Amino acid sequence: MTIDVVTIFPTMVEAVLQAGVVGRAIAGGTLDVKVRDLRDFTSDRHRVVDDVPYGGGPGMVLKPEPIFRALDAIEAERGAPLTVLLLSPQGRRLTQAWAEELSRAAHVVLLCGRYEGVDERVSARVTEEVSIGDYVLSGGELPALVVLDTVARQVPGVVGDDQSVAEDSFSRGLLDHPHYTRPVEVEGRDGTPLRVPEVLLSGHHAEIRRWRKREAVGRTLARRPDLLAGAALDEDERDILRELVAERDRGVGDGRD
Ligand code: 4FV
Repeated sequence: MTIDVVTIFPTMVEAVLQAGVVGRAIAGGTLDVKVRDLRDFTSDRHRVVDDVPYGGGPGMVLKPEPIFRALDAIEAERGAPLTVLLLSPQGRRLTQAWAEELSRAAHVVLLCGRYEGVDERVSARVTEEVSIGDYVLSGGELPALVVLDTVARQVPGVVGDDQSVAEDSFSRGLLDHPHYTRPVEVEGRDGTPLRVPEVLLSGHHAEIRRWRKREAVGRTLARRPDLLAGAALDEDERDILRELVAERDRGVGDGRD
């Protein structure tokens, strides 16, 4: 897979791409990522990438021609087909499942808007618009890095232990179970000892697995019940969900019991 990021702030994007598993994967050649400065595809000596909006109104709009030239250059270098993703609040909401799908594309291009957005005629060259959430950012760079990070994690070899990717929350539609590490006990604010749950110290792997499943299903039921309909639960998890729903309906744990 190759990833190209088109932006007017290349150094901002490059800085983030130095870090962590993605940075190591790029340095190690597992991931081929290039950051393209949109200004390199302008034709005037002032390297202008934006202009005033037709019809008036506040702000500026990114011009279409530099973006078209950038896509032509990337296609010439990378080959077709390009999966061109425009980051925008008007886009389809990014999900883990979609990120897994995108990780199977040959060539992904992440187009970062700025100002009020990009000229609408760019959409003729866009495969899909992507939104990371219902809020307005000052640019598409942070969303592009979010997409890049979650897609890159699906590429074999990027995350050292593929197991941890498989167990990523959302990959099966459930929230993650709690995690603990040493020390076994720490002092809370008011001096109360905060201990790691005994089951995790027991060495009983079957019990630990069951406890983690119960925690994951319980959290999902409590915090994101909307996810349960689409979650790929195994037999155990379905049993646990039935138990927890019955307990909830009996008022267990909320003082009604
Ligand atoms: C955004 C989002 C986002 C809108 C105008 C960039 C900004 C500015 N992109 N998910 N939410 N983009 O807010 O993807 O050009």
